[in-house]
Amino acid sequence: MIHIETPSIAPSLHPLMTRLASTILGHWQGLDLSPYELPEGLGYVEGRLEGEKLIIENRCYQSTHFRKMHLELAKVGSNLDILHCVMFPRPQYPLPVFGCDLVAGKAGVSAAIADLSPVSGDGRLPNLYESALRVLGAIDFSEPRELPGWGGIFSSHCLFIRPRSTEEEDLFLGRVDDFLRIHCGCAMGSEQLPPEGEKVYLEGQRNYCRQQLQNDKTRRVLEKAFGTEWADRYMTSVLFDVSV
Ligand code: 18B
Repeated sequence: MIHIETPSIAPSLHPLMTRLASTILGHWQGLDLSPYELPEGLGYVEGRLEGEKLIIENRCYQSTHFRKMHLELAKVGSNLDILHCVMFPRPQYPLPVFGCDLVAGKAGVSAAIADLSPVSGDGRLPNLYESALRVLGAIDFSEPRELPGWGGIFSSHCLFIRPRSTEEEDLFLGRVDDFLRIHCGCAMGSEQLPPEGEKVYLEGQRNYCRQQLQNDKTRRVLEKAFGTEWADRYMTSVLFDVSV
């Protein structure tokens, strides 16, 4: 059994990120993990962004049901903290993609995003997920944010907010915890698809990655610190790697 080590930069991030990282890794610790090797030299990276040091620390695993489970923590000087997480299922299983992004600046968390995104071709989540999510009910956050044009990949359960208080941070964290509990539970009971089905889910993951690669806000941060070529390689090989 693999014991996941707490990322070393976790304690220095915004408290919501420290807690969210611990929640995510706690759920992963309950799965049958094996290591997932990231491309050479990309596990821990240091660069410079506008004179500030940029540190990226990655944790990456696979399991029976997940092709790649990736948690990334990044810190740009004392200005910008980022938590990025994606769980890509193996396309043999009819499972959605869990994704989460948290961005915090000096003024606090500006963006908190989490979703279980369908990659089933018809835009629908499996019935088991729908019924479990329906029970949770909607949460009224005071500052919902509008998804960008490429955001059509997200489900109707997607959270995209700016939390305005520690109560709202707790609600967000609680809901991500719910998503992960549902996701890991449903995944463990999931049965393999026949080959035609697998093709559909693989294409769904390709589409998910193609859309995420259009996020210019992510690209800009990486380009400024590491240059255009490096940013492109990182985005297509580490963050969203189902080649298009
Ligand atoms: N992302 N995010 O992961 N992104 O990776 N992120 C931002 O307050 C990084 C994912 C998503 O409004 C912002 O506006 C960097 C996943 C959406 O146009 C910054 C990395 C999801 C938006 C970054 C990173 C996801 C967004 C602007 C690599 C969802 C809003 C913050 C470590 C599952 C886009 C702000 C928009 C925003 C940066 C979503 C700075 C560098 C998995 C929808």
